[in-house]
This record gives sequence, structure tokens and C-alpha cells, in this order.
Amino acid sequence: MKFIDEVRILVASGKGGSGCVSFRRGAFMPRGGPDGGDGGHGGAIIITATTRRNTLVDYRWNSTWRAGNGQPGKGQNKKGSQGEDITLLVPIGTAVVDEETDETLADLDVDGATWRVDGGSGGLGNQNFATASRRTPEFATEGQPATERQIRLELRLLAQIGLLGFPNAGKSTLLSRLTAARPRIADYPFTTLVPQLGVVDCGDGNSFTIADLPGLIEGAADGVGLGIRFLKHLERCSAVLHLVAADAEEGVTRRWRTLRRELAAYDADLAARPEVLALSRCDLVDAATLIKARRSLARASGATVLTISSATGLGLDDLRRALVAHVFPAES
Ligand SMILES: Nc1nc2c(ncn2[C@@H]2O[C@H](COP(=O)(O)OP(=O)(O)OP(=O)(O)O)[C@@H](O)[C@H]2O)c(=O)[nH]1
Ligand SMILES: [Mg+2]
Repeated sequence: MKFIDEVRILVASGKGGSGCVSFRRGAFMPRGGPDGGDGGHGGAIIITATTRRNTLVDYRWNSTWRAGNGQPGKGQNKKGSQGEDITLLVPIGTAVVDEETDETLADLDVDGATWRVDGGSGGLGNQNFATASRRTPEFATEGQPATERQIRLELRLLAQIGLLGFPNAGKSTLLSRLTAARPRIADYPFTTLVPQLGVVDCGDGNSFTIADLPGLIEGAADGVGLGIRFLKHLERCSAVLHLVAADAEEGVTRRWRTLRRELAAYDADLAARPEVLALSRCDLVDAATLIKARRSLARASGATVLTISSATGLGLDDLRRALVAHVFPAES
């Protein structure tokens, strides 16, 4: 199934049915009192977050959703029936954004969270307007109009840790070592085309989620490579795990700087997020090169630099501990 994380749709609630003008009739009642019923309310559009959906693929081809209109009221005080509601199920983590103003209308970040567009209320039948001095009101009110909204649904994955790095840094390989996820791994760039999630089991009843994202390259912020469109999935992460291949040809510090620049160009807030920094593929360089690389990167970043190898398992326990410290700060 394709990973669809953004769709544009038009949603329209139903309009209210109009109120009815009617008078009681019978053999001995040529013109009885008013008995026009109210119109039914228009149906609502309800967008609900659920664990039963993982992507927005349901909305890819069907871009217009209209709830039913309320029916007009009838004689004998009969209320018109309500318009049918439409419920759209979306994955947890979906934001509803106004397409015209770009305003976030709702962030459906827990199971069952909803956003709705109510239908128009039904009009009032003439039975409502009878008074002592006006026994035969000849009027009723119209139903309220429907509401149409052009919206964008944007899915932002709920992962505590986001994986960041150049292509081939070993992000997917690491995900497969830390979690039960089985992402595609290969020695060519852009193996990962869409985000992948994996759950790290901490063994003590706790767990957290890591998002593996497509690799970034220089110019990503301007659309080079797979671009930055997947970076929105980092927005909810508590920390970014930045992998720099220890065997990077142009030097690890340069690589790290390039990626940081792209991140900052995309979003300053995201660039300010805590970063866990690790040299990956450490089994591919000799000890002296590794020490040098680590020292130079630590100096440039001012951070602790972990060293790992998904091939040999080097440093993976320390890395797991460092991630736990970010995800569960109070407990460590
Ligand atoms: N020797 C060694 N090879 C590794 C290690 N980690 C990853 N690799 C290899 O590096 C290559 C790229 O690994 P991936 O995990 O696909 O890299 P990625 O960062 O996910 O790459 P993209 O999806 O293209 O962004 C594969 O051939 C892996 O087998 C490691 O620790 N040691
Ligand atoms: Mg990958």
C-alpha cells in the first residue's frame, strides 16, 4: 500500500430542511390551527482519528464528501428527517488544516479525537408561530445553509525518535537492529522512499517508536533528492537521531554540517530539537580514523558523539540508553 500522508478534500455538511406551513384539517375543522412541522437538521461531517487507519489513502481518489440534507417538515407536526452524517476515519496524528488560510483547525493526535462541520439547523414549522392574536401564521422559516470547507489532511507520524542522515548512513539497518521492523536495506542511495516506523521494546514494559525517513542530501531544502517533504514527520519527535557514516568520503564533520544546514533551512524549530549524534558503520574504518572522526565531530557539534555499528552490534546498547533518556527523561 502506498504511503499517503497528505490529501486535499472538500467537505460539506448538509443544509437544514425548511419548516412547513400547514393547518389542521378535518370534517368539522375547515381551517384548524397550524400544524406545520420543523425541518430536519443537515448531516454533519465528522473526522475521527482511529488506530484502524495508517494512511490517508482512502481520500486520495475521492476528494469531495457531502453529508445529507435535512428533509422539510410536514403537516400534522411531523419533523423532517435529519440528513445523514458522514464520518471520515483518519490515522492518529492527522492534522486538519484550512486550505485557504493554512490555519490548523484540529490536531487529531489521540484515538477518538474528532473535528466536525455541523449541518445547518432545520427551519421552524408554522406551529411555532401561533400566538393568541395570530392563530393562523402563514409562514415558516427556511433551514440554515450547508457549510463547505476546503481542507487539507496532513499526517504527521507519532514517533518519539526520528532518524536523520544522508542516504546509505545505515538508518534502515539500524531500525532493523533496534526494532522488529524489516525495512528495505541496500547499498544505493534512496533505498527508503517513504517513512517506516519501528517500535523499540525497552524490556521493562516501556517502548517507544522510531521513524526511519528517506535520506537527505545537500540542497534537500530546495527540493534536491527526495526533498524535505518527509521532515514533517519529525515534528512530533522528542529527539532526532542523526547518523553520520564514519566512512563518509568528504569527512564526517562536513556531512553533519550539511545536514544541519538543510534542517535549519526547513524549520528552525526542528533544528532546535535535541539531537542524539552517532557515527554509524564504524566497523568500516580503522581505530585511528574513528578516534579522529569522533573528536572532530564532537568539537564541531559540542555534543557527545556515540559510535555504533549495526553490523557488529558495537555501541547499540549505549545508543538505546541515550534514546531512552530523551524519551523518558524523568525515569533515567
Ligand atoms: N559494514 C556495515 N555496513 C552497514 C552498516 N549499516 C548499514 N550498512 C550498509 O550500508 C548500506 C546502506 O544501508 P541502509 O540501512 O539501507 O542505509 P539508509 O541510511 O537507510 O539509506 P537510505 O534509505 O538510502 O537513506 C547497506 O548496504 C547496509 O548493509 C554497518 O554498521 N556496517
Ligand atoms: Mg533507508
